Amino acid sequence: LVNLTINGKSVSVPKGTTILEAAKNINVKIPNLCHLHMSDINMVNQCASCRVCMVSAGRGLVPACGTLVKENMNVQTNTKEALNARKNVVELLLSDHPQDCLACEKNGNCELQSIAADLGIRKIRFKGEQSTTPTDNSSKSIVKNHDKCILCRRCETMCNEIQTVGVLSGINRGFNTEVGTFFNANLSDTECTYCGQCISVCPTGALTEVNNIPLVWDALSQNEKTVVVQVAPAVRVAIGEEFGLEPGDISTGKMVAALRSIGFKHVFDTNFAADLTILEEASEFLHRLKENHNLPILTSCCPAWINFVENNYPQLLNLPSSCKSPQEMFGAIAKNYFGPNVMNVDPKDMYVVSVMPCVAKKYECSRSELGQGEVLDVDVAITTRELAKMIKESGIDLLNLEEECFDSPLGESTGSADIFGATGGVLEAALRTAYEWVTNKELTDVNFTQVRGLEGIKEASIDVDGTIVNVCAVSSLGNARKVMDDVAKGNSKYHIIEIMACPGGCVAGGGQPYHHGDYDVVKKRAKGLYNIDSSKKLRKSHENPSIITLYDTFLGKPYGDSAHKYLHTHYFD
Ligand code: HC0
Ligand code: SF4
Repeated sequence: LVNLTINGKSVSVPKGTTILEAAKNINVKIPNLCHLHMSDINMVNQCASCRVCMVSAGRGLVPACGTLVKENMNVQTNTKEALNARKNVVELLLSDHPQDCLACEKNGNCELQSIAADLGIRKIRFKGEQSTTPTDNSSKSIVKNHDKCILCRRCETMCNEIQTVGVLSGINRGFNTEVGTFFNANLSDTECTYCGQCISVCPTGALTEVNNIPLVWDALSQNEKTVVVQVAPAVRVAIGEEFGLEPGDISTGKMVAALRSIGFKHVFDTNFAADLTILEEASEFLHRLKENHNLPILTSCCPAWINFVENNYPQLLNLPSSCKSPQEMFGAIAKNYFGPNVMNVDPKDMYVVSVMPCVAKKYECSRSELGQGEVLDVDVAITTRELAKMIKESGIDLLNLEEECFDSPLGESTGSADIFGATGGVLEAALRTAYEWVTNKELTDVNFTQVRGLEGIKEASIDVDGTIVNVCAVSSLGNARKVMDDVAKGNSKYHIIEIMACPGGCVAGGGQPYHHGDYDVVKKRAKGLYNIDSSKKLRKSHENPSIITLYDTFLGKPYGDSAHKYLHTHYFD
């Protein structure tokens, strides 16, 4: 151990610890900006580029995040020199930063803004040159605005080390340095998966989602359109954070009331389609298992993962399930069943809005194969954050709304659907149904706890009436790459693999309220989903009465002809 003092307090920490970490151990907070350590997902961004964490140690000032502790070191975090250095550094960061905070997408959530506020900066003395790099609006999902980049490199670490996509890296030199793409291509011309994890860690407004709020208001104002909305599982345990609730608090009823008050004609649940996905996916799995063909089956509901597999494993596109994602299945059923058969509305006069924890869902709903001819299944996707903005914009007092229920019939769901939003949840839901279908016995304990939790690769062997089924749940694209490399080499023992691009699953999606690097937030959201599941009477997708009716009256058999027409898709290399 190394012994030192920080602000006069003694602390002993292992060799190799930084001053910043040692200070954290004794609850001394040192302001910092570029540094980001998320131990739950093994991400450390330690480039020491911003110099906000300057402290006095020994003979001078050092950056706390990049300086290792030494025996007998005397660290003072709040000397006049350290405070001045910090202020100077932030003023320099602001000198070439567009000072349009009031109109910034990140207003209220920006870490640069809050550090400037904490340091009491009232005047920016330096006027620096401004960047002229144009904003990249090329994709359906992500806006990259270099003007607001402070070169902290968090996005780069996320994209390269955690996701192993490798789209972002430092290019050019000096003032012209930027976090760019290969040949500075537009994001839409790269292999970006639109996972949005770079947005989740960006401290400023340099990376944000494409704002689709105006499209939704526009649709709501058109009388000739029947505008319906669906809400993804992970949204209900996170949206409350934007209104002061704790992560994981369940806001389903108030959120439904808010959506009605915003003006949606029907407020439905993506959960309904998650149950539907399980019936299709479990059927497809049992079919493949019987024929011992195209195994392992890979889940296909995460659109960033689908982009990743299409780009990186074109030789394995026979493995992802052909099931559309729940967002898309919902749209297909809303437009082709609910519209014409229940409401007497033509599919082209329906407008389906999705509220998703994800920015890749914006891209997914624009894929031309996900629809019937010209009529796409889903018209537009907004994120959890965007819905919160719409609620605030409308002056709705979310916390004081009376709770309301989803509309019927596309609003009913079982506990299996709720857990889709956490890594391992889709797999667990599929196992509940597949087990009962194969064995014809009741599954008395529906909790497959082996596949729960934040671990990036979780596996289990399940005894299904004498047949051992090896399953695996993966989150983050870096972990997906590890597992898929084995599959590609023929070394995988698994029969089913669930893959979600965001570390932790949709609860940590790129469109969720910012967690600012605190993964306890993500754990609480997941816990909220498991609480909803365990409080429901029906916890297996095949028991959902509205799904049973949907097959009886419209779809016929799971994995049958109509199901293929509306609920299945194909992939592109
Ligand atoms: Fe997910 Fe989904 S669970 S991907 O994580 O499958 O976004 O929440 O909506 O579609 O249901 C996201 C979350 C969904 C879909 C569902 C799946
Ligand atoms: Fe990389 Fe994902 Fe960001 Fe694309 S969205 S640049 S893949 S982190």
